[in-house]
Amino acid sequence: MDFKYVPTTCPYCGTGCGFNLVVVDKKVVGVQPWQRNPVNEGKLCPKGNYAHEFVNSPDRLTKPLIKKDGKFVEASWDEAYKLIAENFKKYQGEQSACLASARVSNEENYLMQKFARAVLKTPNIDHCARLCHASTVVGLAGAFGSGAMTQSIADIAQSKCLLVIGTNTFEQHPLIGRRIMQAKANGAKVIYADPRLTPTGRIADLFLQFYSGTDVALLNCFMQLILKNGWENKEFIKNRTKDFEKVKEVVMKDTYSPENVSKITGVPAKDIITAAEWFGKSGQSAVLYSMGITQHTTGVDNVKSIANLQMLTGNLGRPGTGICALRGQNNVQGACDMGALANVYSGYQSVIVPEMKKKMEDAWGCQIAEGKVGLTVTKLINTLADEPGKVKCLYIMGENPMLSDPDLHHVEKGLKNVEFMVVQDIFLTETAQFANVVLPAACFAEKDGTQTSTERRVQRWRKAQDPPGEAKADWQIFCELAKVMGFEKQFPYKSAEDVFNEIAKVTPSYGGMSYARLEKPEALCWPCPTPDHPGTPILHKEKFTHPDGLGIFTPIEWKPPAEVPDKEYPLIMTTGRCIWQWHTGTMTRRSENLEREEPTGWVEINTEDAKELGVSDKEMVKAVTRRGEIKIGARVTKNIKKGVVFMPFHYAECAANVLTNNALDPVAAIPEFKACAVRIEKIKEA
Ligand SMILES: Nc1nc2c(c(=O)[nH]1)N[C@H]1C(S)=C(S)[C@@H](COP(=O)(O)OP(=O)(O)OC[C@H]3O[C@@H](n4cnc5c(=O)[nH]c(N)nc54)[C@H](O)[C@@H]3O)O[C@H]1N2
Ligand SMILES: Nc1nc2c(c(=O)[nH]1)N[C@H]1C(S)=C(S)[C@@H](COP(=O)(O)OP(=O)(O)OC[C@H]3O[C@@H](n4cnc5c(=O)[nH]c(N)nc54)[C@H](O)[C@@H]3O)O[C@H]1N2
Ligand code: SF4
Ligand SMILES: [Mo]
Repeated sequence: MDFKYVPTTCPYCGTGCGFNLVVVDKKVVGVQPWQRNPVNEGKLCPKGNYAHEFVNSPDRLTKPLIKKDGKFVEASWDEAYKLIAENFKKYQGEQSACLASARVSNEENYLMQKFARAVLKTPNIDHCARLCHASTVVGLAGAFGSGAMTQSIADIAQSKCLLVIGTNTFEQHPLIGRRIMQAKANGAKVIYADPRLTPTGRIADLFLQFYSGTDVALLNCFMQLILKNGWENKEFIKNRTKDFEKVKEVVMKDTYSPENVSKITGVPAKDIITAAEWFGKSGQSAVLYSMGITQHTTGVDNVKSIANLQMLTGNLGRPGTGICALRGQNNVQGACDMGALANVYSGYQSVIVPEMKKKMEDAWGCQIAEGKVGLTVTKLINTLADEPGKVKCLYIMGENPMLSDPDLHHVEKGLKNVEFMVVQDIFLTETAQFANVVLPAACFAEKDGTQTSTERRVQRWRKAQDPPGEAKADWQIFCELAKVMGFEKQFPYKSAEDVFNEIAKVTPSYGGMSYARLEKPEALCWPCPTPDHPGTPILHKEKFTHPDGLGIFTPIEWKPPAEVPDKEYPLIMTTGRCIWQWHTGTMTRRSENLEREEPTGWVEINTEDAKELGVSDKEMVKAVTRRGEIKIGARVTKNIKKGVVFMPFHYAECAANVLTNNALDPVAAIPEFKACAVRIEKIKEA
């Protein structure tokens, strides 16, 4: 029997836990702890524990598929490449668009944006970060000059007060949740702000249960109370920031008094006062947040308010402080770093700056797409649906918008308007059904590469088995396709490591990294500009990233969500996740031990609302919004605020995104997944 352990990084969430894949007779059969990994120290959540289960699923794609007369037929790679190349050549520049993937490696995202810009000559390249932390990237970059999480994960344990807002950390980033427990064990106070009492909320010392979409009001009120009591950090404000007076003027308004904000948010004034005191006085307070903050038409406002709070209290750049914007997908940080975004090349080098474009052209040895901002995921879907003919050709790697984007009827309309579409995935997804060609990709266990976690830690994937059938690594597919299209010189790589070496050359924050340096279990956190640089676990220690080194305060007024409840749609609907499932379920629903736990969707309804509706627990109900309707089982619970309902979006059979609103944040273009107006109806018996 041939037996080995292959250390690698978890392919699910942005925590970036390490584990060993157990390989028996050249097949991955299990997961075992990797004690020396400093992120999780051998511990794993259920998804990590069962991360091997989807790998050898009989549903894996094993051969390229070409659609003929409405049906997929198996094809050879040569046939598939030839057909793709012929079609791609028909479309000029902006007529094509690419979606990269937060699920695949840095190397593969780097190659897809290079393929888009250098081969297809299109500026239209983006990925699901747009649906996730686009508001963080814009909001934190505006405040500090850098859009990333400011601290390290381990650091959270040193905090004296944690504001956990809009993140269900115990279910969505369980091994970061562990650090919250450690902080609590060290005596920290934990404040939890969410419309639902989640498992994370249960360990909090104070639970602020508020209406979805009222975060800015709450944060402004905290700031008012901190200023009134003199708990602000005057020295930090004076030496390290600018425009404080503008924020002071707004937050001191009567609108943001505890009494008024209590009316807006539904939180008792005395609890807001307690929270502000704990947070303002601890001297070492950190904020943890995720989608409850970002997925709003006011996503950027929400993020900037958090930045305001942390500058006001001077809680930045020291251990146990900071802003932990918990990045979601395993490599969403990396996909952004690699320039799989409509506005930047790798390392956030702006496409509209001519010197940056020139730098890439010189590095790649060819002319590239016009230096303008391309279409974002959300704008791309709108363009496809509402301006048919503008974008005709679509190349999607490792994304499933036909379940994960808002307003699915609208997405479907858009995808149907595409003339030629390629989907590269490990499974035949809802989105792949619309493709002309489907390419079978290797998954994380079958390839080398790197991914970058929420704490900017760049870690290795190591190949543990061969891909099934004829599936190939995404990076390899790009090299072969580029060759067929006449760009062999630009894509000469023999290994993922070759690609990484090019990334390090053109991306300043990765400049000092190499596979050899990433071998040790702790790997490296960027920025790491030179080969002798130790990496940077904490950002903004002495100064911020803006040219003058100062942080910028931005005054923010509270605005309600784009759609608010009315007579016809009287409840607020918010959406999210559960611990067992991952997004559109392609991987977790093929994992027996995960799927068994939550095999279908549900809608959480407050006990009193359910009583008024005459709905009982487990009863099938109809959920209706202005976009569509679905049938779904009710979960009647006291854990959700009255007036709010919650639905996970994992399940195709009762897809929450049939209902969601695709209203966008005006700057970050993130959709409002976390608040729309809904009506719950009893299903009349036939
Ligand atoms: N098991 C599992 N883990 C995951 C994922 C998964 O699919 N499954 N996905 C990963 C990804 S990509 C991401 S981005 C993260 C997301 O991680 P989280 O953001 O933690 O997850 P969500 O469930 O989307 O939303 C978090 C919380 O926001 C609350 N909320 C709703 N509306 C509001 C609001 O208006 N304000 C505030 N403050 N809170 C609100 C919800 O009740 C919910 O408890 O998780 C990552 N981890
Ligand atoms: N209602 C609602 N909708 C939401 C959200 C919400 O909170 N509420 N959250 C949003 C957020 S934060 C996110 S991040 C998005 C996620 O949206 P998506 O990224 O569309 O969701 P996933 O299911 O993770 O899709 C990833 C795809 O990658 C494939 N894949 C996995 N590994 C590989 C690989 O190595 N190679 C290739 N080629 N493919 C691979 C998987 O099979 C899957 O089809 O959903 C968004 N949608
Ligand atoms: S916390 Fe995230 S990275 Fe760690 S094992 Fe769970 S899913 Fe994987
Ligand atoms: Mo996400």
